[in-house]
Amino acid sequence: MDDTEAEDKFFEVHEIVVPHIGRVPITKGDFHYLPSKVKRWLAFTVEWFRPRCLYICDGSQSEADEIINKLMERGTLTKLKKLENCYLCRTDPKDVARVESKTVIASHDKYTTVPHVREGVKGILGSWMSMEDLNKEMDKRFPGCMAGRTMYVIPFSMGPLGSPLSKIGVEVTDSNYVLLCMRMMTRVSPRIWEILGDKDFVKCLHSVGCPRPVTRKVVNHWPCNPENVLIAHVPEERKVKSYGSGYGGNSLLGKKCFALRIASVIARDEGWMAEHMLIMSITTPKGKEYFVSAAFPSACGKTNLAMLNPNLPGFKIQCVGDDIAWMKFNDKGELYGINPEAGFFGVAPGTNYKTNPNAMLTFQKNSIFTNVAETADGGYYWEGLEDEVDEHIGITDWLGNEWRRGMHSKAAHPNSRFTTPASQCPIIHPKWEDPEGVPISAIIFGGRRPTGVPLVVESFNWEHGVLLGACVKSEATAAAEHVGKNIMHDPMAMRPFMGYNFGHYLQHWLDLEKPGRKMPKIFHVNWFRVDEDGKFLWPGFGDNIRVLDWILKRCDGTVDAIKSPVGYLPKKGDIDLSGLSEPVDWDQLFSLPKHYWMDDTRESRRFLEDQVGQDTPKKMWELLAKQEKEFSSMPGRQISETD
Ligand code: O2Y
Ligand code: MN
Repeated sequence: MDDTEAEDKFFEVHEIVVPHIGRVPITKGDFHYLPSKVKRWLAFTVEWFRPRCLYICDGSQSEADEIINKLMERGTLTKLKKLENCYLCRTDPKDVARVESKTVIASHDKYTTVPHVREGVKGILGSWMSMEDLNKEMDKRFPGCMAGRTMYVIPFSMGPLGSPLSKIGVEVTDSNYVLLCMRMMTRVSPRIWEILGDKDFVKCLHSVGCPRPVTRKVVNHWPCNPENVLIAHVPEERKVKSYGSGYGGNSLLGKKCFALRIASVIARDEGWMAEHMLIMSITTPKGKEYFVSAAFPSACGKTNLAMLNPNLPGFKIQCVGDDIAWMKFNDKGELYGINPEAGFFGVAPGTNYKTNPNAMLTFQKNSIFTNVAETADGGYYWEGLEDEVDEHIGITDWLGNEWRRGMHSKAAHPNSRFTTPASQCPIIHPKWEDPEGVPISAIIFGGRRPTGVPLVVESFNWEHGVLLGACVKSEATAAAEHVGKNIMHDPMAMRPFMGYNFGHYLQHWLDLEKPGRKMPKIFHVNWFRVDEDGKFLWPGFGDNIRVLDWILKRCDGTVDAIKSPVGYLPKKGDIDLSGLSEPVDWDQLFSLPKHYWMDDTRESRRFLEDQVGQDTPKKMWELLAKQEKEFSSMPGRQISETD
């Protein structure tokens, strides 16, 4: 130990004294070492939340081991013996997904957060709460919410440590499951304190809302407070306040809350983009590499696309990120993007060695499986693994009951998840942590659209691409509390994740186009079109490389395309269909039924009128009017010939 270290040890602080509370022990870490802004905020939070003690996390493996042992002793985690350092967690069945209906954004002026909706219409692009109401609501929940529990203090970076594109947050939580997942999903390190200095950080407050002595029934050793869930954001103060749920997007506050809702506001203010997008690299057989980002609503197979196993020879895919992209134009006018996350929190059901072998290989070690089923030999099980798990093995479902194939109930919850480090992905890109990010050539939007929408279309230009993004719709998802299969608007795939007025967000996108900037091309894809019998017209998965190949050729300008009212369509033969196991019906895949599109265009206009109203940029109206006019003057019933 040198002199400075000895001095630090001498001053190491093992307790803090908080007004109205007194001494609060620090069971790990050194309070003395924290930046003063953090100290002040923590002292205030401790006074409010009244935890039994403080635990300042360092993100180390020994810390994770200690927490895992504690959670196994308590019964929250079960070791999955078949895998290396993998665990099963069963939550309270009332706490299984993001709760959109209890997610709000607070601001002084309502219309900085939500657009002017038509009178009598319920806005779906964000839910606003006044600052006064938020303070009242939080005052009902937060005081004493951590009584008898440990308050974990998690310093984290979204994006590579020290990258100019990264941002720092500190989450306090009383859930050690959250700590385990945060250290996979973000970069947790004591170096954050040094990098932070006296700069500002995003303040993330989380409590499961179950102070001790516990007065409510705790199910599955998963404390939560589902009746009183509230996930609130205060972008003006760069704060997130989340209460009552320990699950995923509600509690891992670096993800949707920070990296999308708060970051979208920071991005607007600083002139960049925080988007619900994967980033992947595609290397062609000629050895040329491109990076694309892609935005899909939840449950459209974004993780599968990000880790695609290409079905065309000679192509190589590498993954940079599967859910969130932060992108910024550099001094040369090129768009560069980073994945701010460090792990994957993917939907388990449907994932198997056919649909996503790379995800399967990623989570064979050091992973947590939440609400999946367990096999008698200590492995995982979920819907979609029927051909990969011994059919005679005993299975316990996500609720802990004995389960057999053919039973009516599901083995795993439809929103069950794997949490796994991105670094373990066999096709993770060597530059996935490059502080500069990677250059983005194309932006792809998509949705689950059973009818009418072609396999791929290219926007006429950047502005029209913004319209394509604004008109994204998709069948509803199991990731939130919606049920059924209705088609929902999910503009830019950001509907649940918008941090500010969606009309202003569209304007921000339009304003990003500036002279001297190389704007990426924008596309819309639909892997999910079906025929009259409900059968998919496109094989999807590894065959999606065929569409990506066309997109890259368009970026290079090496193929022509056909102008249609909705954008440029591929010419017949320009998408490589060689070696497909079944022929595809090109005409059906690309047809634009006139009446469908007249209705759809009107419906999109109506959506913007209802939901975004006067905040909609004028350009959107112009482009929609043009599209409507072109369809109405179309002679036949549909455009189906693209050769
Ligand atoms: O239910 C949750 O909390 C998870 S939601 C989620 C997780 C990972 C990636 N995307 C999503 C999403 O809903 O878009
Ligand atoms: Mn997502």
